[in-house]
Amino acid sequence: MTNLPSFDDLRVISEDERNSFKTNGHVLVESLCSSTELSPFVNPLLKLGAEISWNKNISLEDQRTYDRAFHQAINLWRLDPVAEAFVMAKRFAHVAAQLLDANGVRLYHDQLLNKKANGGHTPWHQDAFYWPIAGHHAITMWMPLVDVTTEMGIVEFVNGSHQEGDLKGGAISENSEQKLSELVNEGDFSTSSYKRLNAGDATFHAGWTLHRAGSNTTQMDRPAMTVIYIADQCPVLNLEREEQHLDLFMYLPGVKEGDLAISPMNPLLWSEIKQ
Ligand SMILES: O=C(O)CCC(=O)C(=O)O
Repeated sequence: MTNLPSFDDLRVISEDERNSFKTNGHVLVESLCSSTELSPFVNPLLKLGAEISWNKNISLEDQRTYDRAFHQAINLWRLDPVAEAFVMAKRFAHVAAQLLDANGVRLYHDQLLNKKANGGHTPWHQDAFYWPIAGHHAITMWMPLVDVTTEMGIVEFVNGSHQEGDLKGGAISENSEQKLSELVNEGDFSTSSYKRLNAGDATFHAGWTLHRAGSNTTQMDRPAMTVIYIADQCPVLNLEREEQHLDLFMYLPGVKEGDLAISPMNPLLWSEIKQ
């Protein structure tokens, strides 16, 4: 393995960043890693993502909105040491812990979301709809692996929506897009979007934060790596939805409702004690 940056040094978030996350349910952490640091990870992540993405070969007529939104590869860290080094990064995990106000964070899962050239929009949705974990115990980091512009599809957030709980949009689909866009357009919500992000910038959003991404109208792919962190020692909820059962089975194997959300698939990535 080539010499990779360790990401062992920590980044203390500013009061503004902390407050933005508390108030809005999302925050942009600029230059969480530099393009030089990120560079050795990019090709291995893209290569592995292209190999294992489960929806890359769906024919045009069978593609749903979900498949047009991105090619999705999950848990790259288990398959490749370079991906593992990226996902295990203490610097990223520590930011997640500070924003969650947690003494430690574990991995829930990683994913590479590659919105392909001319790819479709990512419908409005809330991640916690899928999770067997309370929305305030989990947080998603979204980091573009290349410099991106609005035209390529950058995540966009509804400010304060993390306080609203389940807005009943359901699973990511045209249905969630329709229901939730009506809510956003008719309600008192304001949204935050970015014209441009650099590779290595990262947004973090809470479990119930309502978000979407526009379509990719360019000829370039828009790969983004996401890592979902959960507060150490948080419990698994009593499950209400089929999607939560599936997530529990996939990402917390052997763990049951009411148990602590800990399995061999959920390594401790940062903790005050482990330092
Ligand atoms: O990358 C995208 O298009 C969507 C990202 C997203 O929904 C997420 O990371 O939760």
